[in-house]
Amino acid sequence: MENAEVVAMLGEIADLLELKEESPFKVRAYRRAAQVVDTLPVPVSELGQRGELGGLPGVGPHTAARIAQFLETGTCDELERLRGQVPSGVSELLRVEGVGPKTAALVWKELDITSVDALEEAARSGELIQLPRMGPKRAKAIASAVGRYRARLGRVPLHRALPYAEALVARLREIPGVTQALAAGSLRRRMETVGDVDLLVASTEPEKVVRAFPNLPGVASLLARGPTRSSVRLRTGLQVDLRVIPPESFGAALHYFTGSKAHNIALRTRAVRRGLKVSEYGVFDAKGRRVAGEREEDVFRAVGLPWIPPELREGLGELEAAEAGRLPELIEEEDMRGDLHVHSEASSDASSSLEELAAAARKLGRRYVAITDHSRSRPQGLDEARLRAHVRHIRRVDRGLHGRPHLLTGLEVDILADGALDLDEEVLAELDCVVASVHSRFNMDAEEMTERIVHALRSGVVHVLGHPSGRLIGSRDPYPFDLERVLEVAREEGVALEVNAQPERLDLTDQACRLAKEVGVKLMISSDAHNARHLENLRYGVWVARRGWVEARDVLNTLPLSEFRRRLRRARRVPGYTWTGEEAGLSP
Ligand code: DGT
Ligand code: CA
Ligand code: CA
Ligand code: ZN
Repeated sequence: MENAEVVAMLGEIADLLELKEESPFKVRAYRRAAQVVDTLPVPVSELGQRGELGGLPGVGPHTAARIAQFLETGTCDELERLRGQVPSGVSELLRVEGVGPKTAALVWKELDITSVDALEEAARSGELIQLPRMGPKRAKAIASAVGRYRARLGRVPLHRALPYAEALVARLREIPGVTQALAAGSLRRRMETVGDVDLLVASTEPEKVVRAFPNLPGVASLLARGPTRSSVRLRTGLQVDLRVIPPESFGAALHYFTGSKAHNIALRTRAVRRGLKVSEYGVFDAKGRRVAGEREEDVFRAVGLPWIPPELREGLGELEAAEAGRLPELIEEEDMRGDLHVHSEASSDASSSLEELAAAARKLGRRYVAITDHSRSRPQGLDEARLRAHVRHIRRVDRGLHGRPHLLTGLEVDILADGALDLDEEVLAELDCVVASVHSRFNMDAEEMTERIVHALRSGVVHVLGHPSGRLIGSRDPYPFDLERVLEVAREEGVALEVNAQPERLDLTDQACRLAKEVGVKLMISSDAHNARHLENLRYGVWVARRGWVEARDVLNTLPLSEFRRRLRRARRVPGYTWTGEEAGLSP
């Protein structure tokens, strides 16, 4: 254990105490101890072993005990206690240049800002300057510091990179002599975040492409340039690598630069066993003759395999499955018939009317949409009376739509701290689709949280567990809970798990989807749209599911409406009716 780790631990405790606006005296004590350890000429662990921590100048007995526990276990109770009380998104604010604990505590308390994204939004919208000691200049500085923080952080959520990648690809295709242009790398594999964007172009005139690239819209600076490649940084901070490939090698390069590295290594090893060499230039036999290279599927064929979808290329058994002819027939966006988690303006954090949502859903080809606004525990959430009125409204609008699309009644009901649902079960039982979600008290321990969720799943009126882990990519960790136990109960109760397609949620994750499928729990992929435009986000959920090896038949909202309704009705336990998994077709 390095002294620096102890220093970081003490500093974090001080930060967290300051964020909570606890005694400045305590904060100072931790800062001083951190400074002492930082300037110590010997490893602090040696002092710990000799029981001499208490003898350090300026380190009191409490702090010495924390250091001792940290040296022994890698953490300490006080740190964990504080971490449980401050959202990780708030601590993250401190990593933005110019935002100290005082500012972070202020924006957290006054504006309820708990993520870097929300801070940026508040800086841009002018909300921030309403705070004391916060002028327009300072707000602007914070907004640009957020940009630098993101660039430094490295990874960007997929949805922040994809539109830029797609726009650049479209422009590259317009350059004379370019026959193909595609994005490869983690973006093509649809990972939830990407480190950088890798673009590939097929052309026999690389200099033309390399010269045009830095002048494309959105590019801020040129990082590197060679005869056939170039790297730039976009104004958003995102790095983009470009490679120009001769057409006869394009398929091999596409395969190579799509990765993942683990997949590439596995494929290359397989090729070697067959006396072949795979590189980004092509597949070559023992005599050095090119046997494949122009098309990606030929690369796979050369090593005796069918083409493997990029989302599966993580070195997690895809080669074995391909070899055995057992690749999944992955779900596609076109398979999605319904969207079962959609907020209308009846939710305080959402903005579209039922008519606007219906129109947007129709354009996207959805056949049915469940309107699932928040229940009473959320700010201005629906109580029983307002829910009943809202249901009548949904039915009235639905009648006018003549099935294009069908509007279903529903609710996103809070799972309260004790696992009870936020509204009476008899009321919920009248709705077409009930999404149950955790929105509060994230800091329970895993056992309590698991029980809380299990209790809700046992209610007999829930159809789907909404955003099951509660995580927000890059700003809120998942709450701890026992996923396998939740899956087991979901299976027994015939409850589906949601793949929440909000790009900052993507919850379940890809690997959790794969686990759900393996144990026979059905999924529902839903947009959790808070305005009509968000309905498009369903595709992000489909990609996550694809990365989890999910097929259309694993996802309930690929079913035609009549079958979907039947499935939901059967999954619901009503008095005097015993539900069995077999009946609902949920057994493997
Ligand atoms: P990222 O950018 O961190 O989100 O992840 P990738 O997968 O896009 O990685 P990147 O951009 O470093 O490289 C793109 C692809 O190039 C990667 O997926 C596989 C291939 N590649 C890069 N370096 C190596 C390597 O050392 N060995 C092998 N076999 N492949 C590599
Ligand atoms: Ca990349
Ligand atoms: Ca790269
Ligand atoms: Zn929710």
